[in-house]
Amino acid sequence: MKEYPTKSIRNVAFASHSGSGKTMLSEALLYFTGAITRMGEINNGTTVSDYQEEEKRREISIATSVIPVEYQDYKINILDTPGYTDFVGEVISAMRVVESVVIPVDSVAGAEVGTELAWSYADKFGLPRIVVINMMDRDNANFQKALNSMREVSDRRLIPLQLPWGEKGDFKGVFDLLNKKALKGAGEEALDIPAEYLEEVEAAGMEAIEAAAEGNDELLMKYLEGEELTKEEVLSGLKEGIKAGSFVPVLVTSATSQIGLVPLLESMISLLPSPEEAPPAVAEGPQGEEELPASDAGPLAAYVWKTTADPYVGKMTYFHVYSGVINEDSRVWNQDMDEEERLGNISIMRGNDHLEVPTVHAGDIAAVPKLNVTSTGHTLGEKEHPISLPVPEYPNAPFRVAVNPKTQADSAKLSPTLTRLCEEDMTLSWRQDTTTKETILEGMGDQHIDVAIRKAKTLFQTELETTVPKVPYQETITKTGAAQYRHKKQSGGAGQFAEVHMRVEPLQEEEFEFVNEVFGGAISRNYMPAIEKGVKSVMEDGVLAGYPVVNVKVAVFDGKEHPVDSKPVAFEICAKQVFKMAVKQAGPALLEPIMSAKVTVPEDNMGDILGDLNTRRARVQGMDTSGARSVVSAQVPLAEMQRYTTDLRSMTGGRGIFEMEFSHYQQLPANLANEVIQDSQKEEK
Ligand SMILES: Nc1nc2c(ncn2[C@@H]2O[C@H](COP(=O)(O)OP(=O)(O)OP(=O)(O)O)[C@@H](O)[C@H]2O)c(=O)[nH]1
Ligand SMILES: [Mg+2]
Repeated sequence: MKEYPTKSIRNVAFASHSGSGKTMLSEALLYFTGAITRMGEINNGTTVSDYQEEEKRREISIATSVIPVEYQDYKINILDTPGYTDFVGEVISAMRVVESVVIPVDSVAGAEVGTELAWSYADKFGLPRIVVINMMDRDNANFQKALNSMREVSDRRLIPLQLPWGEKGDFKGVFDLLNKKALKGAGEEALDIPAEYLEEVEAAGMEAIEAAAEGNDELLMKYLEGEELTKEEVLSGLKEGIKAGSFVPVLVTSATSQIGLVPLLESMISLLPSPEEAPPAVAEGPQGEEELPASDAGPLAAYVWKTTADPYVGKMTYFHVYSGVINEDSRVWNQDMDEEERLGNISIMRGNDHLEVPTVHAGDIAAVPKLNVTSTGHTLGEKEHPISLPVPEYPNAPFRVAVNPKTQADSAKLSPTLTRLCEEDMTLSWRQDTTTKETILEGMGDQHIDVAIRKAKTLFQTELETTVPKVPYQETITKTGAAQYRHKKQSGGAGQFAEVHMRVEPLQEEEFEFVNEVFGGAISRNYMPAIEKGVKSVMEDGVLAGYPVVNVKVAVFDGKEHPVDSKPVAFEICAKQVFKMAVKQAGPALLEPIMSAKVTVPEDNMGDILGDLNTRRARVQGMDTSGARSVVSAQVPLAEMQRYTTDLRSMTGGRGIFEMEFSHYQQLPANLANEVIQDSQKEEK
C-alpha cells in the first residue's frame, strides 16, 4: 500500500450499537473506493472486516478490524469495532488510538444502549464525532425519529448537514445542506434540489451555516453582519466547532444500497482532525510529562493497542505511531519491558490482509508479526528516550466461569491456551482460585466467554468445559471461644506428647494474629512455631465447610510438655485439633463476597429490575437517570449474580448493561450457611 504522510491520515473508530451497520459501511467504502471488487455481505460471512470464524458464525463483529480506505490522496483508517456490549474492551482499545469517531445509528431502532455506551466512551476519550443515520432504505426508516432519539443521548448539539432524499424503498440520495445540492446514490453526481424540497433544505441549511459561524468568533462577526461565508470558511468553522465538541454533524446513508458514501468520505476528510490537528499525545518520561505532536521528526513513540494470537500466522502486534517513524527490518525498544525488539516485515492491515509497507509515518496504524516480549498497552520507542504512553482503564469483568479440561491431553494445554487467549483481550483474564481450587475465566458476559472457549478449541485444539464457579466463601468466628486438648501416643516406640490450651477471638481488620501467652514455661517457646503451623494449616482448609478461616486472633495460654516425648510435630498435631475445637466454641460463621453493582436499563424496565434485585438479596444504594436510562447502584452477594449478564439480557431484551466489582465480605444468613455446609459435607463423602 501507498505511504501516507501524517496530514493525509484520519484515524476514525466506527462505534455504536450492534447491527447499526458499522461493518457494512466499512465494506461499502472499500468497495466504492475500489479496494475490493465485490461487496461482501454479513449473512454469508464475506466482509473484509468480520473475517474471524466466530464473527462469520454469529454474524456480528467480535474484534476491532482496521479498514484503511484510500480516497483522493487521503487514507482513512477505519477501526470497525464490535457493538455487542460483551466486547466493549475492543471499543476502548480502538478509541484509545483514534482522533475521532463515527457513530452510525439504525434509522428504524434509533439510539440504543450500545450507541449510548459508544457515545460515553467517545466523551471519555474527548473525541470529536459524526453521527450517521444509516439504513435509510429500510422499511419503517424514520430520519427525524432516529435523530431525536440521538438527541436524547447527546449533550452536544446535533446539526444535520444532510437530509434524506426519499426514504425506505424510495431512498435515493441525500440533500447536501451546505452546498444546496441533491447527491444521488453514492453521491458522485450533484443535481439541483427538486423544487418540492427546496424550502425544507433552505431552513435546515440555515442552521448548519449558523453552527459553522459559531465555530469561530471572526466568522460569527462576519455572519452577523450579514455577509455570506465562503465554502472554506463554513468548513473551517464546522471543523473547529466539531473539534471543540460544541456540536456534532449528522449525515445520512445506506450502507447496503451504497447511498451517501461520497459525502461521508469527504466529511471524514474535511471535518475530522488529522493526527497533526488532534491534541498531541502526552507521554510519561523520567522528566515528567512530555507532549508528542504527531511528526516524523519527533522521538519514536508507538502505542501497542491490539495483539492477535493466531497459531498459523503467529502473534501480530498492532501499533499506532504517535511520533517518529517505524521502518521494516529495524530495531525498537520496548519501554515497558526494557528490551529490544527486532521488527521484520511491517504491514498495513486491511481486515485479515497484510499490505506490506517499508515505513510507517507518524499518525499511522500498522502491524508487525512475531514480537517476543511486547503485549497490548506497551510503548515501542528508543532506548535513549524512555517515554511511555498511557494505557486506558478497562472495566472489571462481571462474568466468571470455572473451566475444566475435557481430557487429560487438554489438561496439559489448559494454561498456555488460556494465557494466549487472554493476551489478545484486555477484558479477559484467568486465574487459579486458591479458595475453591478452580480455574476461573473472567470476561464481560456469556458471549465473550463462549467465543473464548470456541477459540480454544478451533485455534488451539484445547477442549474446555465450563461450569458455574463455586462461591469463594470464607469462614470466621463471631465471639471468643477456648478449648484444650492433649495429644498423646506413648505406647511402644518413640512417644508423642503435647497439650495446648487455646483461645480464639474475632479480629476486625487483620486476617490472623498469633500470640504466646504462656507464662512460667508450661510450653517451651521453641514449640510455638509448630503450634502456629498447625493452626495455619487448619485455617487454609477450613473448619465448617472447607473454606479458609479469616479474621481470627489465636492465643495459646497454657499447656503441658513432656521432657522426652514432646517434639514439634506433636505440638503441630495437637494445635490442629485444639484450634478446630476452639473455633467451634466461638460461634463460627460463613462470610460471602458482596459485589458493588451498577445496572443501567431503559426507564420502562426499572420496576422489573428493582423487583428482581430484591429477590437476589440486594441492597439498593441509589437510583439515577442518565438520558432515557435509569441507573441502579446496589450491593449484591456474588452468589446471586453469577448469571446476571444473561438474566439481565432476557429481562431487558438486550437493552440493559451492568458492571460490578468486589466490595467486601459479609456474614451469610444462617439458613443459607447451613445449605453451604451441608453441600460441602455431601461433597466430602
Ligand atoms: N437495509 C439495510 N441493511 C443494512 C444496512 N447496513 C447494514 N445492514 C444490515 O444490518 C445487519 C448488521 O450490519 P453490520 O454491518 O453487521 O452491523 P454492525 O454495526 O457492524 O454490527 P456489530 O458488528 O454487531 O456491531 C446486516 O445484516 C447488514 O446487512 C443498510 O444501510 N441498509
Ligand atoms: Mg460489525
